Amino acid sequence: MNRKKIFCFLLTGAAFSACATRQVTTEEPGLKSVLGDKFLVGVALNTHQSSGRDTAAVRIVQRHFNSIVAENCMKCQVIHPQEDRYDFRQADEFVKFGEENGMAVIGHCLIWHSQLAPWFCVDKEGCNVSAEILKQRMKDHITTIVSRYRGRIKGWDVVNEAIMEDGSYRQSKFYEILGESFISLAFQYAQEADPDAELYYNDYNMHTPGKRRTVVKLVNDLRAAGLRITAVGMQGHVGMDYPDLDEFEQSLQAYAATGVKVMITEWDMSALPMVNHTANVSDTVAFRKALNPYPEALPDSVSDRWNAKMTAYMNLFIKHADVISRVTAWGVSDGDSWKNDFPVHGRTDYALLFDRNYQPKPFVKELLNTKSEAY
Ligand code: 9MR
Repeated sequence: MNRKKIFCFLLTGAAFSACATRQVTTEEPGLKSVLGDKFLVGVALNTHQSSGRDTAAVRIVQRHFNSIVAENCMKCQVIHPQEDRYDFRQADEFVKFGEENGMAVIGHCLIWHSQLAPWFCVDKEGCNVSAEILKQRMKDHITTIVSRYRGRIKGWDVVNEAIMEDGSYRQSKFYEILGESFISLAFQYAQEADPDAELYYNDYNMHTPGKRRTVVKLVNDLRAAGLRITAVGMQGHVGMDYPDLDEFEQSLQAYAATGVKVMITEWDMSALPMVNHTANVSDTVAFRKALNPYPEALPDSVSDRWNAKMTAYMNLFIKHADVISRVTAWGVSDGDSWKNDFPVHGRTDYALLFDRNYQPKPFVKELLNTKSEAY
């Protein structure tokens, strides 16, 4: 089967059932051999996986993915819990895992309002520190972490989630104290610490026109100021009916038109009723039984819709493979997914590429079978 035929085959996205029962054996190709000529195929690792303890997940990661990102272990709270104390244990293990497996290792994330160590933006009395002090703290934080992994980390999410859907800046402590300049400063410090690392701006709801407008302006402004930004990360925490795929594509094209690459950095799709449209971890909603309709298993009809929509996204990524440099799933298997606890704690969601038994979802099998037929 030639490339064009493979693409058409994927586009139909219909005949899942024919292949749904076929077991994938170790001789069959992984996702990275199906998609690796188009973009990096990544996955977020938790510490059970990067330490090797979750052996079933590790086997999936080794077979299917050629890039990893730290789901939590490089966040400020974990890696820099106190001003004078860094804790690199988990991050070191994560980077080593990637190196030993020959993977592109991605650092997540340097400056983010969330999971920020409590000391970072305030003094001992809890009052905001001055602009000068915050700049110095950001510089120390970024320089220490980025230089430690210089040459070993392919790219960094330098700033995460700084812009709101309406295009305004998030009222974070960083913004309160430094205004928009905290973003360019973060890119400057990261660039100085590792001149060869790729540098990214990463956010959710990147399809929204307001956010799109401001992110495009941000990229242009950074570049006009002589700073390096390699790619824009569209996180891709999506639902079956949200967002509109056309809007998602328009944003993808708008970011690419600035001249940087686009990455799908945190891809997952909830199969549950959507109660809000954010990925901001503090926007939670109380549990109700009606919000957890499939505690045992996903009904076939919902599973079919979920797989068809994931295929539609994958086809979009393949269509724009010339500008997309990485597609990363936010977790290995459904049991690992943050979506089980967000925005409603204690639900059973089905958001990832592999199910709770570590089996590939039908749309993944379809991709793998396409490759088997091609060779
Ligand atoms: O998946 C992550 C979850 O395990 C953490 O509890 C949470 C808070 O640190 O962060 C989740 O990952 C977030 C990512 O770092 C940034 N974009 C939104 C992701 C989902 O909240």
